[in-house]
Amino acid sequence: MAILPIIQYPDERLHQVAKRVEQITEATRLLIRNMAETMYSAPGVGLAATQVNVHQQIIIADLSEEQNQLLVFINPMILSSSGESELEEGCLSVPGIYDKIDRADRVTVTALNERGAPFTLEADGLLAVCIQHEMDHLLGKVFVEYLSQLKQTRIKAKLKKRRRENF
Ligand code: K1U
Ligand code: ZN
Repeated sequence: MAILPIIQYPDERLHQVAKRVEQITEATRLLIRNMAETMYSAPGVGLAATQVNVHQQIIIADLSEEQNQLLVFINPMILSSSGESELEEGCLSVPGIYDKIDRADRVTVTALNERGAPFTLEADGLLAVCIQHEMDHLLGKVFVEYLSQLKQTRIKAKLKKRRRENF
């Protein structure tokens, strides 16, 4: 397995729209294993293929303490959503930046698992927010883009300064 490099905001590749996965192969399963290792080592609770520069509709999530309840969603679609949530979000592509985002509190999502079997999941709370956050990545949207222009400008400046100081 391998830890994959995570694209850092504001890289343009984060704005690429992911394509549907037409065939789930061994290469797809290897990518998913590598995405999981990358997410666990970060550590994070979710990851979209977009963030590792693979523009296919694949997301993963694991909210368990023990990192042993991996959820894999291939070609995910939200069938319904309800309620309101305003949870603080973070993103492995925007390290050290956290902010509250308005989202649905409950979603019903349908997808394929890594063996190609369709399933439907009802999620609420942090898992529902995480699924919406990861599905946004597949559409080329990063959570900070929900914030005001002023906040986005400040975040870009902060990240630029931090990168200048680290290199
Ligand atoms: O970069 C990502 O898309 C992953 C992101 C998922 C997420 C977290 C919170 C709300 C919405 C989406 C993260 O995992 S950020 C890191 C994080 O939240 C975390 C890290 C370690 C333990 C617990 C949480
Ligand atoms: Zn993210």
